[in-house]
Amino acid sequence: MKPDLFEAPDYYNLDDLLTDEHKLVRDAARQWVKREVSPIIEEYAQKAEFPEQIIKGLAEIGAFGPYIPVEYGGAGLDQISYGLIMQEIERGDSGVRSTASVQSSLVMYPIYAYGSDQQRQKYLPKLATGQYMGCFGLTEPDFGSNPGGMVTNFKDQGDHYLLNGAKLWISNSPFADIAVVWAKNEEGRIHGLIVERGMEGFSTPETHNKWSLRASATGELIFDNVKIPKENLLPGKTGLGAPLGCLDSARYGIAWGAIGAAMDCYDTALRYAKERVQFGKPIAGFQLQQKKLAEMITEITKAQLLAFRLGQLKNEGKASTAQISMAKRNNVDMAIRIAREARQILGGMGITGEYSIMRHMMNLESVITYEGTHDIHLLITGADITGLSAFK
Ligand code: TGC
Ligand code: FAD
Repeated sequence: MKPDLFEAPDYYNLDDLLTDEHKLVRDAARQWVKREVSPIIEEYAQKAEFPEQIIKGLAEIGAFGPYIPVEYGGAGLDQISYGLIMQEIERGDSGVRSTASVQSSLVMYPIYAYGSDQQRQKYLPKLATGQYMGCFGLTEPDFGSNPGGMVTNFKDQGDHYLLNGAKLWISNSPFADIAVVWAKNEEGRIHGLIVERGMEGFSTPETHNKWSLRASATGELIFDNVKIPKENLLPGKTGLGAPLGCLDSARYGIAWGAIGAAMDCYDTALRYAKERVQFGKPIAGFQLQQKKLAEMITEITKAQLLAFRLGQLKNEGKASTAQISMAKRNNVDMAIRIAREARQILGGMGITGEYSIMRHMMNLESVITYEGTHDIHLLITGADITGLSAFK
């Protein structure tokens, strides 16, 4: 793979809106990605393996629980810093960002927001340092876009719960130490449970043959009469709104992360177009290539402004689910389109692992599907603006 020469586009001087802390956090993540992710990621994606050696570094740049308070081991940063960290990590690879998103927003967040103080003390500091890795089990084989239909269930056995069922497409599952699992009780009410590796009847087989997110480990969660101690039930919130609340946080991070993937594709394509000579001049001088590049930087700039404003709303506690949904949908769609166009600018070289573009493009096929598909997010906006739900 080529050396990482990335230079971040900032066409509308967004840096002027960032605080010194934002820039410090962002630049530390950027340097870390250049040093630790870029040199190895192509090899790990090719061999379909998660590079476990980067876990410690992810923790050190604050990628595990950026906005979780310091008293629980988090970095205590604001939402814009969280977004910037996700942007920089996904600039390296969406699969690495997935690991950080899941750990922060889908494992640490529910334990912080819905957990008992004992659960917070027990798990959060270890999750923040990467000593424990976590995963989030919502999707099932027959319930993806419609998680409310889930059949995974638990029964009260007096001194413990008995958990049965299966979850599919779970990021981090093959190596996770704990899983935050959503299951129905005997009354059909959804609760969150913390399941620990080693509990009898709990297994996490890996899902192979992915053409996307190859440097991220994905797997199943199988529960065959797993005895769950009662203190592992998250007491703070029940119902489908509990897992959906976690998705708000993760989707927000993805809205920023996708910008990182798009910036990398644009930067690579711009550099290549200025260097590659055909018909006696750099291809960047041809009008059709300039149109592609001009549209790319325009769309990146619009996505940056959307994410920044959403970050302000998040900081004020005012960002709605529908606003977050729109940013996730728009920014991932923007990134995947840019990846496809950028790939073409590189001609044949664009399909090789010498450059990051094809890997980003393939990764983004997962990102546009998980955390709610593109179409589900259109329907969330549709329901919000019409007051009529297409799901009912
Ligand atoms: P609906 O009737 O709309 O809502 C059910 C209840 O939940 C409440 N609610 C929320 N509460 C808190 N936060 C939110 N964001 C909420 N959204 C909804 C709602 O008020 C209601 O409460 P109540 O008291 O009235 O019961 O539910 P629905 O069944 O119609 O479904 C809505 C739909 C389709 C939008 C939703 O289920 C959905 O978003 N589906 C997509 C599924 C999804 O995104 N799955 C993601 C799995 S995790 C993942 O992909 C991780 S990948 C991570 C990585 O690797 O980076
Ligand atoms: P389906 O729900 O079967 O949808 C198939 C198609 O039908 C889609 O195009 C969808 O948009 C469309 N569709 C569905 N309903 C409607 C409707 N009402 N109107 C119009 N169109 C509709 N889940 C987790 O819980 N934890 C994880 O860590 C996790 N990680 C993942 C990692 C990867 C790599 C992938 C690919 C997925 C992951 N997921 C995870 C699951 C992901 O959230 C689901 O794949 C996603 O929600 C879609 O569900 P599905 O794949 O079952 O598709």
